[in-house]
Amino acid sequence: MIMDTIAGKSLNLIPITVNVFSLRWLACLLIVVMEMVAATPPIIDLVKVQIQDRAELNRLRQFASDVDDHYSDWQQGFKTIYADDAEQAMLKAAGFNFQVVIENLSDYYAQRAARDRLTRHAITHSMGGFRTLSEIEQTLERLSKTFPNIVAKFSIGKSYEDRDIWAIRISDHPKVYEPSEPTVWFDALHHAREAMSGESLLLFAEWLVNHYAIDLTVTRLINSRNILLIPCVNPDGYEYNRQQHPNGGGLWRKNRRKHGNNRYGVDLNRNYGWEWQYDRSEQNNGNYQGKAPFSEPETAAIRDLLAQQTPSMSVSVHTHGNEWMYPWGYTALPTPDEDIFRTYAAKIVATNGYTTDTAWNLYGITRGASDDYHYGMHNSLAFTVEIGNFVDGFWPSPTRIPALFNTVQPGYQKIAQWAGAWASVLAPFWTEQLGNGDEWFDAGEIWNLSLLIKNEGVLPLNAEVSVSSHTPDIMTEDGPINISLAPRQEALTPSLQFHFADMIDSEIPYILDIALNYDGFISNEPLKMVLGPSRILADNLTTIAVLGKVAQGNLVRLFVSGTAEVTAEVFWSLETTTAQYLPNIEGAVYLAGNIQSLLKGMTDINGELSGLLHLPKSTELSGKTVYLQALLDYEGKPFVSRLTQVRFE
Ligand code: 0X9
Ligand code: ZN
Repeated sequence: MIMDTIAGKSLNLIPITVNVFSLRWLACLLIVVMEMVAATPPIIDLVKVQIQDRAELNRLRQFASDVDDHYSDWQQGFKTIYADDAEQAMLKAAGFNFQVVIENLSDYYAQRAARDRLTRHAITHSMGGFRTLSEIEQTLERLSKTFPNIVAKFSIGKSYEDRDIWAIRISDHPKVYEPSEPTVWFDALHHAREAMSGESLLLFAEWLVNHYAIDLTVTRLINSRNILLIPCVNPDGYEYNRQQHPNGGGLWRKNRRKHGNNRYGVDLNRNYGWEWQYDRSEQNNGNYQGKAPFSEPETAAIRDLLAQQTPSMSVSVHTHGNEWMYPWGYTALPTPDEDIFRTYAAKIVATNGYTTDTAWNLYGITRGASDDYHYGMHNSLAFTVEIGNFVDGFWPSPTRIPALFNTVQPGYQKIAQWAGAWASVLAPFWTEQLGNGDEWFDAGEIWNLSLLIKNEGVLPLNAEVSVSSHTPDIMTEDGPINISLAPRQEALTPSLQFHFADMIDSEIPYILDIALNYDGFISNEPLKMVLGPSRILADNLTTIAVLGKVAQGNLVRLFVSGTAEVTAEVFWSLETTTAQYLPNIEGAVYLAGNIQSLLKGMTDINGELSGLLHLPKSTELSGKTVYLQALLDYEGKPFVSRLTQVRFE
């Protein structure tokens, strides 16, 4: 069909004069033939070309249209390119030494995917394990239908071929942009062949919504941020790859702008209007920047959305290279925010081992990339991520999808946290007010507690902090206290005074509950302390605490602290007069009332285990006392903790 229309158009151009073999006629015939050839995709190999120096690299760029831009590899004496036979012939004629490393790279990817999709642990969507464009759209649609209270889908504009560029907003009022809440931006698939980039955002979206109202951090994030995800910036290129290679492996990079002369596409990550310049790149080059900044509808749509819903932080996802980079890409000069970028990026690469640096240092010059525009124009702290290694390539094995997602998930989450105010408790500082003067907490003493709190985020933090105890043996009447911290500032809070009862047990861990109230949401963290001289948690000492306000319908965290790496199960019962036996536990009377299991698992190497609980909505619970007790399997012997009492409000 494509051939028919092309042939039809060209035939119209045939001059009607009798002068049949005119040059014009020949030229037209040539175009028809060329376009017929173009209808079947060229077979592209992965080729390594020997490179001596920068001059030779520059010369290579004149012959090779698709040079893998990873900056460092040429210094090891070679450069990776993606080239068909015709281009390889030209390289040979030009005197380059090269080696075909993978023949027919698209087929190689598709076959690897087909083979690996059958194995366990593979996420298996239809295009070599990845979602097609229509499957991406279906996923966004499903998320917005299943979670209408926190997900809304909308189109940010149309592509060159008139496809919608879909976005979702994950937030507490997702249908509207809430300017009072910071925006964090994620986009992917500027480059059509970088399949894992879009997939990582869909997995992130799924992870977020599945943890809403279950995980306190995620709940805070969704309630207090506009989380914007655009998983496919380049729908035309992505769909083109599917049409050419339905089982994955397509190698098309740019959008599908038609230049004529069988030339297509603009590199969307060279088309942004920050320090954009003509660099004489050809229309058929993989990095062609377009004829003007924002000449492409895709980048123009992003520009317009960015101006309306400006993020404080953003991530543009690509593959591959295991890199987490930041501006500038257009100049070797550092940005004025180099320290901030580097500090944030260092925290992320500590979780995944990626390389971090400026885009310039990793790739050499790239003008018109999205991160330079986000940062240059809007001051957003913008990162570009390259997921996966060289073996993963553009279409990683489906068995690698979960692991690759795990390399970026912590970073995405941290960026979402840092995009607004974000409080974290770095350390507690205790000072004795009244006591025997030794360094231990003892029964009957009074101590002051001050918390070192850091605002990790890019916006000012105004929080109310309170610390409560679930045992009457440790009491405070102080708080809540208010703290204000500038972005990235840390400070000690004013102190809170704690009284330890005269009869309080020593050498067992106690858990205090730090509540952080800001952005209209309260989250809780445990603060562990031990009375008495031991300071080291003895193996058989276990404490359970409920963090958060124990009231019906609330989300609280149950926390066990004590013995390392033992299986632990926490039971609870309501106040009652009749004693009962715990099921499956021989002979021992444990709790009174209706015993139920709350939390099961293995404590970690710090002896900790925690889980989130939804307290039931039942008025019967108000004013009642709940008893909690942990049962531990300690080297085969059952061990029971002391009872912890918690009162329902
Ligand atoms: O060339 C690109 O656009 C990115 N690499 S990729 O292999 N995914 O094509 C790197 C861009 C580096 N420049 C900036 N981030 N500014
Ligand atoms: Zn890319």
